[in-house]
Amino acid sequence: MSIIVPAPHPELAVGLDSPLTVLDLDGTRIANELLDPHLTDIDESALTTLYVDMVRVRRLDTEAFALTRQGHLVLWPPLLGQEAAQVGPARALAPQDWVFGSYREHGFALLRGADMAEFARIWKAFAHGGWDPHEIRMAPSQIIIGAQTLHGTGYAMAAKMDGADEVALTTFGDGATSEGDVNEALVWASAFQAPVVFLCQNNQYAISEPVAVQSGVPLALRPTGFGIPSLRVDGNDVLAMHAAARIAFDRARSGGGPTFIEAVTYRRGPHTTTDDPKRYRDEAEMEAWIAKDPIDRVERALTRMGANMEAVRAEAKIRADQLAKEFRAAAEHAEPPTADAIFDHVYAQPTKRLERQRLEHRAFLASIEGDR
Ligand SMILES: Cc1ncc(C[n+]2csc(CCOP(=O)(O)OP(=O)(O)O)c2C)c(N)n1
Ligand SMILES: [Mg+2]
Repeated sequence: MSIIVPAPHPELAVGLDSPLTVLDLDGTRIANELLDPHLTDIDESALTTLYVDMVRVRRLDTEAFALTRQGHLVLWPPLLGQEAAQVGPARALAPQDWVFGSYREHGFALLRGADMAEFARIWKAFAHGGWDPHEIRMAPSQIIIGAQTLHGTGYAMAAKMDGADEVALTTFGDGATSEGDVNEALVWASAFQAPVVFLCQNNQYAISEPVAVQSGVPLALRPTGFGIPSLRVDGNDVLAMHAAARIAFDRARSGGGPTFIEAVTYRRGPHTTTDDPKRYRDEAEMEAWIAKDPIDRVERALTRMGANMEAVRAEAKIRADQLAKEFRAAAEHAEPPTADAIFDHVYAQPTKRLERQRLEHRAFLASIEGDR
C-alpha cells in the first residue's frame, strides 16, 4: 500500500534557503532583484516614517505590558520583536483594503487608526470588539486561532464578485498554519483566486510549542501545496516586509489571486502577560534576535543615509510618549459596561425573546441587589 502525500511545489516559493532581506544588520542595503523594484520611492523621509511607526508601536506595547502589571489592564499579548512584520505590510495597504488579524496585531490596529480608548477597553475586558470595524477597515481581534483567515478569504471572494478594488489581508501566527481553518481558507482562496494576502508572522512559537514541532518544512512551503505562491521574508526587515506586501497586494489587485508571506521573526516577550517563557525556551536564543532588532537596523540605515538621527529619535520619542500617555489615561479611566450591554449587539434588530431575557435579567439583578 502506498501513501500519497500531496507534494508541495517549491518552485512556487521564494526565499526558502534564506529569507528575503534588503536591509543588512549594519543598515546597508542588500540588492534584491525581486524586492528592489518595489522600493524605489523609499527615500529618507519614507524610511523615517516607518521608523517612527515602529517606535510608536513598540512604545504602545511596552506601556500596555506595564499597565497589566499595574492592574489597569487584565491581559496583553506582546508583539516586541514583530514591529517590522506589521508596520511594513500595514503601510502597504490601500485605504479601502481590509485587515483580518489575531490578537497580537497592535501595529495594524494603531496604523489603521483604531481609537486607543476603545483599544484599551478590549484589554481591560470591558469590550468584546472595541473599534468599529467598518470605520477603520479592520475586523475585531480574533482569538480563535486561524478563524480570521476564513473571514478574510470570504471577504475577498465577495469583493471579487462585486468587482470592488479591495484586498483582504489576513494575518496569523506560525501555529495557526496547523489549524484546519487556515488550510480551508487556503483551499477557497486558491480555488476562487480570491484577492487575499496571507501574512504568517512566524514568531517561532505557538505559546510553548516551537515551530519545528509544527512543521518539518518551512511554513512558506505549505501554501504551495494548494497552488498558492509564497514569499519567505526576513520579518525583522521593515523594507523587505513592505516590498513583499506590495508585491502581494499588487498581485491580488490585478486579479492574480492569493499570495502567502511568511515573515520570519521572533516573539521576544511572553505569549501573553500570563505566560512565563523561561519554562519552555532557552533565553540565550534571544540574543541572536536582539541582534536582528527591526528598529536598530533602520536607525543604522538612516544614519548611513545621512539623517539627523538625534532629531529623528527625539521626534519619535515625543510621538511615542504622547501615544503612551493617551493609552494609559484611557486604560486607567475606562468605565465598565453595564450588565445590560450584553444584550445590545446580539442581533441588528432586537427580538421579542431577547427583550424578554433582558427584562428577566434586570429583574434578577434587582432581586440580588442587596446581596452584592
Ligand atoms: C482554535 C483555538 N485553539 C487553541 C487556542 C489556544 N491558543 C491561544 S494562542 C495559541 C497559540 C497560537 O500560536 P500562533 O498561531 O503561532 O500565534 P502567536 O500567538 O504566536 O502570535 C493557542 C493554541 C485558541 N485560542 N483557539
Ligand atoms: Mg507564533
